[in-house]
Amino acid sequence: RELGEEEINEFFPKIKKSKAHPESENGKGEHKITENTEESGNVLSKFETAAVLSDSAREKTVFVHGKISGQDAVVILEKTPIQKEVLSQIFSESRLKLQMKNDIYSTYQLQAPAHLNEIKTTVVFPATQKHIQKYQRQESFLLEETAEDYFSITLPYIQEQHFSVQWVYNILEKKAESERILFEDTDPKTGFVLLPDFKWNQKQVDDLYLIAISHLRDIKSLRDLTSEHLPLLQNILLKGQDLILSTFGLPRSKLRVYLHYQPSYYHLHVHFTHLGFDALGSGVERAHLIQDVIQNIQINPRFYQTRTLYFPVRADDGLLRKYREAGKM
Ligand code: GTA
Repeated sequence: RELGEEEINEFFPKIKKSKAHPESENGKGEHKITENTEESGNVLSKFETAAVLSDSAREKTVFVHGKISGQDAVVILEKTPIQKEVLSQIFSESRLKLQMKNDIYSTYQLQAPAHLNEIKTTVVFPATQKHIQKYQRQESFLLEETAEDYFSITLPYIQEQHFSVQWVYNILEKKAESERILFEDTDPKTGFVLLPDFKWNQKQVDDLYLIAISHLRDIKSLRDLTSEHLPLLQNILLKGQDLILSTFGLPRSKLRVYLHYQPSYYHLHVHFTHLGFDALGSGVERAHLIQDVIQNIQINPRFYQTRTLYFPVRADDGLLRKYREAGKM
């Protein structure tokens, strides 16, 4: 259900406009970091943990399901990379507790000052059952989707079962995250908005993650793309690369620019990630490089309406059930 304004204010007190300020001129371009200056209150003080949906020691993340005032919520906690710029502060301002010492080897528990010890936190509230499923660790299966399967099984399913794209419209209409927008081309056909993905904390470019969201609202996914959309895709690629070079100092040879199939949100968007960063969802079973997409459409304008596409689905995904019912698995 939609939250009323009062409830939103209770749990998410108004966040003041973020302050964008240029950061270190390190010869790599101006690294623009947006930082919110306002304390948002502890929306999690009322969080009652129900279950850990998944966790990863390697990624240093935990996905937790719980309730806030009786309603479902998902909280994602993620330890963030250590920034090189704060190393000297970590060394000089922390408390060090010896754990063991053996010959030339020793290990310590280092307690860094609070401001150097953040945990990036994402809250989905109120969360739907679909969100809870999405973040639960699950076995995956690769689906083979012919063009016919797309129209007879996948399309009807995604028309009836999909995550809301309200957050996308909020960005396009400047109702949310407007201060985070790095670039906008307002052309209704080829225009888009480029901003940090919410998975990126914008503290270091090593794990840069931006998304470009098209102003056109009728493209659900790769399957809808035809030669008519080439100017849009080329515009996103070229202007996105230019902006990232001038703002973050990363040349296009350091970028992985791709679309997901299937996406979670059926409104055309393009992922821009640092090539050196193993972003979740950048594997070959799900990520389609935009340069390949452009070439495929140039060769065959109806490439994505006619080809068989492969993608992973999770064990509890309703789409997998539909494919099984149709005898396709
Ligand atoms: N700026 O409100 C938003 C917002 N939302 C709701 C989603 N995104 C947003 N960005 C902004 N503001 O990259 C971003 C997502 C994603 C893109 C949608 O939009 O971060 P997609 O449609 O192809 O869907 O892309 P995708 O990639 O499956 O979605 P998502 O959420 O990234 O999930 C993939 C996996 O990443 C999850 O199963 C989970 O394991 C992991 N993950 C998701 N969120 C986080 C997180 N906050 N921290 C760590 N891991 C996460």
